[in-house]
Amino acid sequence: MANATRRSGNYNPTLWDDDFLQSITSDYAGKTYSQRAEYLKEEVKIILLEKTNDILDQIEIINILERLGISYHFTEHIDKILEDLFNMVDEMKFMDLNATSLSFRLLRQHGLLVPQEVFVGFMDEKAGKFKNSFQNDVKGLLSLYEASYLSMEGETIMDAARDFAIHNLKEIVKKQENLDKILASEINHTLELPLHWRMLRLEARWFIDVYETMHDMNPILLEFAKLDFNMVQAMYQEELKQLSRWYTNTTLAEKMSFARDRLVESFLWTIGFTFEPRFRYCRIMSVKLAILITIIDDIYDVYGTLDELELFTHVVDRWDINALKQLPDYMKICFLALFNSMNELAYDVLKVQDFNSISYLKTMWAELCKSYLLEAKWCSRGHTPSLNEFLENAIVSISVPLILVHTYFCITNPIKEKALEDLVQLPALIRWTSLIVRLIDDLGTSPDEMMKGDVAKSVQCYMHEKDCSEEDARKYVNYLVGETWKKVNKESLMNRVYTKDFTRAALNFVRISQCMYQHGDGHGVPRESKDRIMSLIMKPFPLP
Ligand code: 0FV
Ligand code: MN
Ligand code: MN
Ligand code: MN
Ligand code: MN
Repeated sequence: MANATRRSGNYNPTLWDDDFLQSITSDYAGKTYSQRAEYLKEEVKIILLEKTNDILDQIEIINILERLGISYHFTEHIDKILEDLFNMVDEMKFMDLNATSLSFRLLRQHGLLVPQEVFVGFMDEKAGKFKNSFQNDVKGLLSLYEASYLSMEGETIMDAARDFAIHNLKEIVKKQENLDKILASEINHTLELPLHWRMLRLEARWFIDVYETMHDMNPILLEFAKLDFNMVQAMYQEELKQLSRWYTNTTLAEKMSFARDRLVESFLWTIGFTFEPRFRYCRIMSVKLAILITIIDDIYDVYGTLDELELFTHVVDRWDINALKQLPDYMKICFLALFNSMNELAYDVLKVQDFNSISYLKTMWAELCKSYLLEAKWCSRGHTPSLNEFLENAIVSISVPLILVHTYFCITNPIKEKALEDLVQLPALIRWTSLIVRLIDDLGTSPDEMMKGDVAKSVQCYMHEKDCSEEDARKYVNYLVGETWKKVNKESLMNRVYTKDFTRAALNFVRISQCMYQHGDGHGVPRESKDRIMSLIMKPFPLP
């Protein structure tokens, strides 16, 4: 095949080579600090369970623990407290705006469906609006704002809550020159992106610094949060070293020099959707998956010829190692890497659970490649589909359905055939999370993609369909993101087919994509993610 027919992505090289990654060391690796950590953990438990009697004070502490990124140590206790609170939901209308809002958000975030009507008491019944007497209640407004992002479609009280909170918070920042500095930075931070949409680890990193400056800060909580963060970070570093050795060994980066070389950015994705230490296996396997997806996406988007892409799609669909010889060399190595990685996961699952996952993984890969191929065909014909036509395919080509089925195998024991049969059919939870990730990816990456001659994405399809400006199209896509979150919330509250871990991973996937594309293309453009990678993976909190 003549080189002239090929395009290149012209991607920037990685910022993180193997030599650098292998040289990272942390004082927090191993057991040096585990005794101190155990001691602090017990102290925190005492604060939560014994020193705090009032349930509303307990709720405040749970909120702090979650925001500091340490609540995962106390899940059982927290679930118990929230269930107690849920049983007294009728009393919520006697609480103040902050307590009601905070309780509402925490209950819903934990899968307990408290009704929006708990806010009726704060409204003028006739006008359907929140009472003006709350317009200067900064703490209440902040909590109400965060709570409003837990809403489901059709919940008009929650829509009114959000409008009211946003409007008044903006007024407060604008008007009050003597506004407390911490409060002002909290308001600006959350108006940019609400808590419910934020990547957990990065938010913890941010909040630990904020918490340290609060006048009622508890030093035990603070020390445990910093120490735990550092210890978890040291684990990440070990995982990254292991992955970098694997990656170097595959020679994929060398051989696929036309494609994005994004090991550490892929690792950032996986911290995003499964950050807890116990998900180590999932992180390792998902990084391998994300690297393969990134390279294969680049093959379809920029490098491969249409004939080669047809062939590759066919070979993946047949999952036939004997068909390897038909492929061009660069595709051989790619298919075999893919084949080996999926077999590795399938072997692990079979070993432990006596369950054969290959047919599911294969199906998801085949679907992904078919959706890539369709986009490549549209692109070569210069076809711009309607937004709906585009999205029906693009919720598959964003690769979230594949990644989530893969995640299911990595984190679920026992695997339930019924849940799995449901998952591969693109059920609502997956459909809506995929849609948001797609829309957000398009907002962040399509400016560059258009310059590289890629297929029209959501923004361009909408512009074409409605004959509107790019600005209007982006506004509409952002609106769709907000509306789709309501559907995701509903699924996470109502659907009991999946485990809590799985549902959480799906929501976290949306959160990490919102983080990745918040200021541009954090996956494709290395400098976009550099600071986040430094603060999450490389730099510990200084401790005395
Ligand atoms: C998307 O890239 C992206 F981030 C990829 C392929 C990496 C793995 C995917 C996830 C972890 C979501 P790009 O914007 O080029 O994807 P499209 O589909 O727009 O070509
Ligand atoms: Mn692409
Ligand atoms: Mn693509
Ligand atoms: Mn094109
Ligand atoms: Mn994209």
